[in-house]
Amino acid sequence: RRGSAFPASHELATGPVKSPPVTVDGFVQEFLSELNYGQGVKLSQSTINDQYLALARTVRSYLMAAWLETGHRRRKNPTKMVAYLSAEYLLGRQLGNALLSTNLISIAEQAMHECGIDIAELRAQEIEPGLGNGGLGRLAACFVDSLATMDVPTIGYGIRYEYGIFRQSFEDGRQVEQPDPWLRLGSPWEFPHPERAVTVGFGGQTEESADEEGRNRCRWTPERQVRGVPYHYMVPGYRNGVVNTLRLWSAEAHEGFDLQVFNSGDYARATQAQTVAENISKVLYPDDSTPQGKELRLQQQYFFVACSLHDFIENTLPGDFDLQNLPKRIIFQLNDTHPVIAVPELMRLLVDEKGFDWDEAWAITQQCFAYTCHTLLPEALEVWPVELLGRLLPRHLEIIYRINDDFLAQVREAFPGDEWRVRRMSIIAEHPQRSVRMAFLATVAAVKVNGVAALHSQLLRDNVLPDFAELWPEKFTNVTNGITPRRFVRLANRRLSGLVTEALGTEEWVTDLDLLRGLEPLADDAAFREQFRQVKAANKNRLALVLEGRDGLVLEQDHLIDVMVKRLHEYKRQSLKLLHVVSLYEGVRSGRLPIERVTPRTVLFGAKAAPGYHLAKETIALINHVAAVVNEDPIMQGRLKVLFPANYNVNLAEKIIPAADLSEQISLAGKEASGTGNMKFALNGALTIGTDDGANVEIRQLVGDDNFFLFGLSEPEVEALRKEGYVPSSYYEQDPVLRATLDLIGSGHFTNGSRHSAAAVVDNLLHHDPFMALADFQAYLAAQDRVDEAYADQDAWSRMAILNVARCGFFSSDRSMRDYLDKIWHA
Ligand code: NBG
Repeated sequence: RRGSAFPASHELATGPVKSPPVTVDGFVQEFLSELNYGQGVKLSQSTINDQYLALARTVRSYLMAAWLETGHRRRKNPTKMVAYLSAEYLLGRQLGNALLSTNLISIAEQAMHECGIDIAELRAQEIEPGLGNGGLGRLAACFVDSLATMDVPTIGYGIRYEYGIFRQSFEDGRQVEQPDPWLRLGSPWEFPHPERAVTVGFGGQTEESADEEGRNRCRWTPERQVRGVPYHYMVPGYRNGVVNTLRLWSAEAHEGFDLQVFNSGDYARATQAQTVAENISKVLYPDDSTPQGKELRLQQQYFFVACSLHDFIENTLPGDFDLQNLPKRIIFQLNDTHPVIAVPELMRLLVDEKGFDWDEAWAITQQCFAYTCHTLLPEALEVWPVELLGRLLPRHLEIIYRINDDFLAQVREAFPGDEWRVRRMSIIAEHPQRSVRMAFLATVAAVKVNGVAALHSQLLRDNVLPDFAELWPEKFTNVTNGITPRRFVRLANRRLSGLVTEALGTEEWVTDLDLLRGLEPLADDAAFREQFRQVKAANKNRLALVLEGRDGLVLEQDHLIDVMVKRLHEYKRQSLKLLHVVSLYEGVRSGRLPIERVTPRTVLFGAKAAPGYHLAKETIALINHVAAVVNEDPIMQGRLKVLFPANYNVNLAEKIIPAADLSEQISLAGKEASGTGNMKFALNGALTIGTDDGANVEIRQLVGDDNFFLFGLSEPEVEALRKEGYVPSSYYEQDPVLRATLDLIGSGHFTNGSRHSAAAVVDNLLHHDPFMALADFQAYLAAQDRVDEAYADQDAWSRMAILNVARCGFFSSDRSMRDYLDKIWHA
């Protein structure tokens, strides 16, 4: 029963009013009530997990009223919504963010104190949902945070992986992966809705038959079906009474298990279908930016977009909705190519199930999607073999062929006689095997195509999709990425936040980051600089405690903290950072560099490598081997340390970034689409040493050349060098420092005399070096010398750091969302 059948007076409970401000005592009572009647334990018998769950549920209940209210308001006054389709959401821990958005941090702290509980211990109990790999997934999490804070009607759709990104540990310095059972102790932040389950088909055949009106209709009879169960997560806006929804899909067997077979004793076969179905949302693919041509991955992609489209059309829109008007009510934002199979799925729904003519359906579909590309690496643009796609989704393949036929006719009309162009632009590639180019399909269907930083969007137009940009120049646009100031400043850096609020006389900057500009004059205020340094020192102290407790590592708090945290990838050039470290060590050993000239420095790495990425894993091992030797060698007098805590994740990022002095953003120019770590560091008062790549370009423009350590080849220079013929060994031959550095690694000095284990990295640099680390080595070392010089004058350094904070308000994801709204969504 729904709606008017119920008495209006009983719409909402009148019990304790679930909106702050509350009293500490009131909060204590609610907490105890959750503990006693929710968990079924008395305080004295409760475990930390009981306490964590009770606290989470107490805080959650304050968001519940806002969630109900937001849903109600949106249904009453339906407007165009944003559906963010993303295979990844790297959310980070929820409790802190929920406390922040409800303004309950200090009340909860006091309440726990009264109960004799250390709230920090409860926070530490939470396992973060690691449902993403890196920048792309974390970006999605920042975006939904901003959309809630800006009260934009949004649904985030994705996959509820049972196991998130793998847990990394080191054995003899080498990466070992373990599964991430993040749900093992229960998650208080999710709400399953099995009654809203959706059925998704795979495989089978298609056939044509005439409908009642005699028109030819296609019928797809799938071979097997899977149930998608939605789990809802709250996405709270910052203290604005708005809570949006993240709807993540979990796969289940359509028909349980086979009881007859089970009773006959063949348990494995009885549950086989169940296992196959559940595998779809079992685990996140641990690849960062290189797709794996894996059947299961395509299943995951289709599974979640089919569930999401069905959910939106059948459950979110009113029953009598005229789908002709669909574009007025929704824009599906495609986060990279992972959800692009949604395009033929919408066509299938409209044509096969809703009876639209092809042309009508295409006109609708073409207004409902927008596509964001997040890469420049050609190998990262997904393609699916026609054989695979046709076997798994036969009807979708037919639809893609027809979309392609119509599209290529359009190309022929625009460029008569240019068959080369037609071949280049076809959604179907013929070599090395017939396959579907998902980026092309997305571009053909989308209202807009955007890159994620100014340089990236330009390269996307010029190099990745030039034919499309020529055909439809107005389709292409840029939206520079951003990060949420709630999690990455206000929550992660309470001390800096306090200082900023005090200085500006307002906390409005949390939702209006441009206000940070007001800090600029304070860069020249000696007292403020001193306070700023104290904040950094306290953050280093906190990080030291975290690293000691978590990894048994000792952080030298008076060192320059030099940080490179991001996925391990050749193009990001962790190996270049390592060459810098070894060059310092080698310099001291060989007497070239007097030890007093080495700035006391700790180089902090954090990085996971895709499990199948051999070179990346060798690089991790080498970093650990170098760390072991350099950290212990008395010749360095403790002036150079290398720390590599395992299992870098969002939670650790929140501790590392506020403690950093120097941010390493050293990818080869033209390879990093944007980067978002770079923004987080700058906003937390670290200076950047970086190449002219991705969003570094915009950071430098905003903070000014004097407050940024730029080095290295520019993108056009990279291209010119490649054309000319890049010979990495020539740098080795010409630069004695580089030679000594590589020779020391190659000699087996760090690898127990074994030349073998360092060889993978060294040989690759000397003989291939596709990302030109050796070409940038000298410039990088020179830039590090400038860093040392600048750091020697602490006052000047603080000034630069404050200006970084003051001038980076542009990188709020609130601004990114405004750009999407203005340029793309018009929601
Ligand atoms: C990544 C890019 C980053 C970028 C994030 C978010 C993929 C495919 N791309 O440079 O490598 O910051 O996306 O846009 O993960």
